[in-house]
Amino acid sequence: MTFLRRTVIAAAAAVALSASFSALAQDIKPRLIRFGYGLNEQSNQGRAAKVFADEVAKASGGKMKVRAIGAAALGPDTQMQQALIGGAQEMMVGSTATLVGITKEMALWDTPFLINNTKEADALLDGPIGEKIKDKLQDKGLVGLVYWENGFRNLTNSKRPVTKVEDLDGIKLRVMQNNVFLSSFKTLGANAIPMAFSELFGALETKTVDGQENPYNTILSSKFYEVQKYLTVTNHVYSPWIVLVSKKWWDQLSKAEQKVLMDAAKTSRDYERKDTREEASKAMADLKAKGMLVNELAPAEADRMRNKLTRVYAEIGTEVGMDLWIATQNELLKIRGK
Ligand code: TF8
Repeated sequence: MTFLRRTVIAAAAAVALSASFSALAQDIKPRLIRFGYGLNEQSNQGRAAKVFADEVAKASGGKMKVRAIGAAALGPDTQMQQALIGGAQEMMVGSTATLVGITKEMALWDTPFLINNTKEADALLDGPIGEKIKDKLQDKGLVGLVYWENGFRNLTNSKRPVTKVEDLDGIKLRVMQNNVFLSSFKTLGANAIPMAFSELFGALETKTVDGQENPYNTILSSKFYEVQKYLTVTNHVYSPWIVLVSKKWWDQLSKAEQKVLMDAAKTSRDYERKDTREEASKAMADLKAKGMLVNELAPAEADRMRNKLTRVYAEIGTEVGMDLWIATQNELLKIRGK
């Protein structure tokens, strides 16, 4: 090849390359994204927020900057949701349970003993049912990108080991700000008190409440073992987290920018679920080593709880709509048959 010919080819290639770069460059503008979350930086939530931030930076050539802000420094979940709806904050990750006041179908995820294992969780959340519920947020000013795993919730308290439902009698139990949780734990005999997560450690420390329920990971990362003696493995509900975007802001983004966020959200989801599961599998031993007394709820006792909750199941069905309720049961049968 002649020198001239080589130069021409190289120049043509450079032009083509810079054309595609500048197309991308035009479509991706410098953006600052405030991404709020409730747990601390050392938690599974904090680690995955960092992965999300890194992915967005990488895919946008550093133009889109995610500032991950943990420990509810931008406010508890419900406050951040309102900031997103109003367009004052771009993104957050938090509990689906605190969204029920905005999108009632989210109450489906609060159904006690709905999901038995993580395989069912992933299939249901990433499948048509999960998508459908996520899409309902759009009318309310929010865009749901992906579900992360909060996890199977377990009970802790500072009063006594809970081995049967009667042991919950009179225990002041913090629950999330959500009617299904309130109603479930009242029905089980606890004195259920709704409270934002950001208030919880202080409330446990001062004995304003005796107990709470959260996955192992959170009991560990939020150091609840310092103020809670008893842990009962109940696995009473599988809680998702959901990554949310302000719709007001999302609608101003180019397709390329939206794709950067969606792709990064999916990468963060896959990382987060794996990380959370690894941590959860070791957490019981860690919590015992920190001095917690752990007991597992006997299957017969779990059945007794479930029976007591019949009325709550009916309430959830009404809340989310019978069509969705039945479609979910059918989807679960399908998942379990696989
Ligand atoms: C709870 C939730 C919390 C989440 C978190 C702050 O008990 O399980 O982990 O809301 O995003 O409030």
